[in-house]
Parts: sequence; C-alpha cells; structure tokens
Amino acid sequence: MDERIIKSLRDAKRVVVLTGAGVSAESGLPTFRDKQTGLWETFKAEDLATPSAFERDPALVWGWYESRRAAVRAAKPNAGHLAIAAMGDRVPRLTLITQNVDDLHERAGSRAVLHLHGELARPYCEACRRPYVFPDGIPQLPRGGARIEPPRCDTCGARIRPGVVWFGESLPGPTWAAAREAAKDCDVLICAGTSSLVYPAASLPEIAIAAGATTLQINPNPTDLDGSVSVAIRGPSGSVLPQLLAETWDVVSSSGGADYEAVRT
Ligand code: BV8
Ligand code: ZN
Repeated sequence: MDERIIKSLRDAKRVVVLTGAGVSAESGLPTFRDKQTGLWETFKAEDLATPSAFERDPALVWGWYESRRAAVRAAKPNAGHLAIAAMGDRVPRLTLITQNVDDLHERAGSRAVLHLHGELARPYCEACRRPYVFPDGIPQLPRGGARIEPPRCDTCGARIRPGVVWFGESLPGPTWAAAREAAKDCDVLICAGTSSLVYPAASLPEIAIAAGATTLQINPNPTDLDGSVSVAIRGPSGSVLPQLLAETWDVVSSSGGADYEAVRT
C-alpha cells in the first residue's frame, strides 16, 4: 500500500469516506451501472429513479424499490463496510458519506452516516410527507420481481413514495451542507466504489482536493477521478479497505490477502 496514504491516515485528525454502489457490490447488490434484471431488464436505473417514472407507472417503480429492499434485507455487510466501521474507531473524526440507499454501513457498525441520496428504509407520503412504517417481515416477491401498487398514507390517503432522492430532486439540505463542510475540512478523503458520475455528490472529492487533502480512490475500474486523486488503487473495496486498515493500524485484516495494485502515485 502506498506509504504516503498510510502516513497521512495515521496523522489524520479528520477523515472523510465517500462510498458508492460499488462498496455494496461484494454483498451481492447490483450497482447502478449494472444491467437491470427481471421485470426491469429493459430499463436503466437512472430512468426508473425519477419522479416522472413514478408518476407514469407507480407500481413498476414501487415494485423495483421493494425488490431492492428485499435484496438488501437478505444481504450482509462485507469486509469493506466492516473496515470502514473499524476505521471510525481509530480516527479522531471520521465522516462517512454515502450515495447508497441501503443500510449496510449501519449494520456494519458505522454511525451518523450521511445518506446523500436518502434511504430505502425511510419511505414517506408524497403529499403530507409523513414517514411510512413498513409492515414487519421481508416482502415475498416472485422471482424476477413484480409490479406492486404503492401503499397509501393513513393520514391523508396519498401515495407513499420511496425515501430516496431521485434524479432531478434536490439532496437533503442539512445532509449536503454537512457533507460539503466535511470534504472542505478533511485531511484525507477516501472515495470507494463510485463511478463519480452523479452530481453534486461527485463534486466532494474535487472540494477535498482543492482544499489540499490527501485523496485516495478505490475502484477496480478507471474513473475520471483517477487523474486528480493522490493515489488511485485499482481493486475491490472488500479487499483493499481491510488491507488499508491492517497496514495503517496493524488491525488483522479479515479478508486475507488483497488483490490490488497501486496504479498511480
Ligand atoms: C440535484 C437514489 C439539484 C435513487 C441516486 C451537476 C450539478 C447538479 C446536478 C446535476 C449536475 N449534472 C447533472 C445533474 C443531474 C443529476 C446527475 O448527476 N445526473 C447524472 C446521471 C449525470 N443529479 C441530480 O439530479 C441530483 N440532484 O442535483 O439536485 C437539482 C435539483 C433540481 C434540478 C436540477 C438540479 C440527484 C442525484 C441523486 C440520484 N439518486 N440514488 C436510487 O438509488 O434508486 S443516484 C444513484 O447513482 C445511486 O445513489 C448511486 O450510488 C449513484 C452513483 O452511482 P455510484 O454509486 O457511483 O454507482 P455506479 O453504479 O455508478 O458505479 C459503481 C462503481 O463501483 C463503478 O465505478 C464500479 O467500477 C465500482 N465497483 C464495482 N465493484 C466494486 C466497485 N468498487 C469497489 N469495489 C467493488 N467490489
Ligand atoms: Zn399523507
């Protein structure tokens, strides 16, 4: 692992970790770039994750989110999630910012996670915005998924909508402000599992770089960020993050060896 990253992490007072769908990939959850399957195989994720898609066909979109919620319930946090949680116990101040709508970071032990794009677990009424509480148990869905009429609000009868931020919708103000502040103030920013294509989330590494932070990208594939970060490690976060933890703080890495190599120093 690049000595500069190890040293900056050891000396860091404030660390930001920004994650994308790639950190949940090793828990078996498809990323946004992955092809959709079943009922939704002819759709691109970014076309389903919009207010107009929900308006046009609420049952198709609600069924998609329910199938994703069931997949998240059946998934487990992977070694990458666990390593980030362990890092949080070793850094004076670690701010975890995620674009993901699953709860795998929380289930791995991370706290005060900033969900820029909302959470599957927090649907609400599209009229009066009252939170909706899911009935107990995991939705039993046929293989390939199903169209499901969204539930209705007990208070005003309007449709319940997924608790996520759709394309064209603003990010939650306080969450976005806290994320931007953390990126501006940090000593180290680690960006893991994101294609860095979705804004304004993708501007966070740029803010950290402009503020002089040491920046590390972890992704098995190249992204536009490769050219601007301090170090880009081409590898899966489920191996690289435990290795980073092991080499920085002598914490036994639970994932054994890591198949990664530094591509840029
Ligand atoms: C907004 C919730 C203001 C829903 C999501 C400039 C400024 C502002 C806005 C824009 C702008 N340019 C364009 C826009 C509009 C738009 C946008 O960015 N469009 C993109 C397509 C160009 N942005 C918005 O609309 C945002 N709102 O700006 O508000 C505003 C208001 C009104 C009018 C105008 C502006 C809202 C964006 C939020 C959208 N909601 N999610 C849901 O989940 O269903 S975004 C969605 O994409 C997910 O959250 C996902 O996380 C995110 C980003 O994708 P990634 O996480 O990066 O995942 P991806 O699949 O792309 O990549 C995975 C990566 O993992 C890959 O690189 C892969 O190589 C890697 N990987 C794979 N395996 C592993 C791995 N990495 C590590 N380890 C592995 N094992
Ligand atoms: Zn209501």
